[in-house]
Amino acid sequence: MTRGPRWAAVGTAFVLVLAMGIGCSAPPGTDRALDHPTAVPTRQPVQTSPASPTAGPTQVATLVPSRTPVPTATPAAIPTVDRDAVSSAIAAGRDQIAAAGVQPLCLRWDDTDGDGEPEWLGVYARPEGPRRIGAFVIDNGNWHDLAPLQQGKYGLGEHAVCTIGLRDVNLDGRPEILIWGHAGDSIVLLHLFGWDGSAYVLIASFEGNAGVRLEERDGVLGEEVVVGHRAANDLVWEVVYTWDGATYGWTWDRHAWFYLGRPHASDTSSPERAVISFYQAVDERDLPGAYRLLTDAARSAQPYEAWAVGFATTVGVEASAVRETARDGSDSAVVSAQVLARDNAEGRIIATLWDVVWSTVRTADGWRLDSSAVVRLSQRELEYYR
Ligand SMILES: [Ca+2]
Ligand SMILES: [Ca+2]
Ligand SMILES: [Ca+2]
Repeated sequence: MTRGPRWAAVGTAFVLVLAMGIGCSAPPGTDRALDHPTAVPTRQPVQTSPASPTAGPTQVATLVPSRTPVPTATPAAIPTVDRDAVSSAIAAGRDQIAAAGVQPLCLRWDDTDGDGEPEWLGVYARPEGPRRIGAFVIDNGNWHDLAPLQQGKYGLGEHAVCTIGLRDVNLDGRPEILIWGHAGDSIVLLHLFGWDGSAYVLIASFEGNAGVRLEERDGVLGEEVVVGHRAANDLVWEVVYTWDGATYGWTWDRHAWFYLGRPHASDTSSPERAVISFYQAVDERDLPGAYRLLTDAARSAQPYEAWAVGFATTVGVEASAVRETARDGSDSAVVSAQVLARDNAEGRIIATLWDVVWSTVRTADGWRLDSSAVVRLSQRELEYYR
């Protein structure tokens, strides 16, 4: 919102400078007028010199029509695709692919190395060996294999499907090639390749049996990679990887539901699961459901209405590193976690990281949360959040 007015102000200033420039560069013989700015009307006689381009605005207006006959408006030829070049590139690519003996599942004609010229990017089902897909780039007749890690169990993927992308994922100014793969029943793979000046190198690879996706998660421009792993019952354990300038590092983990269908059953079969379920409920604004996971003692100490006020501005929470750290007998346990809470503070999204320690108690209905001790670790605004 601030950019609009600011740019508008710059534009106005520019116009003013131009106007002042015209007024100051008065023609010879008008020094007197400059000495007496209030005498500007006396400049009128200068109009007797119609050739002067620095005269008053009325003369500028007269100059403009005189320019119209100049055939500068002749439409310039719009740059068009060089059909011959494209045809020969297609033919050359086709020959190259045929010579390699592969049947592409898909092909993309795009600039994969950032040099402004397009290359062929393709994915194919490898004709021999175990069922695998392969990927390549053909640049000026040169074939580049996009090779996964040798020790990878599934390579780029088992199934003959093609999902590719090309964009600057890590915002380092160079494009990445994204190759998505699938294996087994639900395994998803993502490989990122980039041109390093002499070869296409594997920048990072990810594998999860409950999805791999890109998500703007930390409020800093540049998407993170979120890898999902099946956890017990209906939960997915998600690990968030963030680009640090050189590689993708593990920066966070959290839980999510595996199924979208609702309602979700809160798993309170262990102290850890009760805490996870509590924050899952808060995250989806099921505050009554979260409140029900507190012990009777905790609830009697704070009525629902008073308790819920504490979440009035909460737009989401994520619990990470949920661990049972102590067990007292069989009916009480201590669970620690790091909780990231996002709050809407008058339109700004503020993320606060808390270190939380819960005392939990086993009841006839499962584990319940009794009391907590919290320490605020950090707080910052998420400029890019959705
Ligand atoms: Ca290129
Ligand atoms: Ca990049
Ligand atoms: Ca980000």
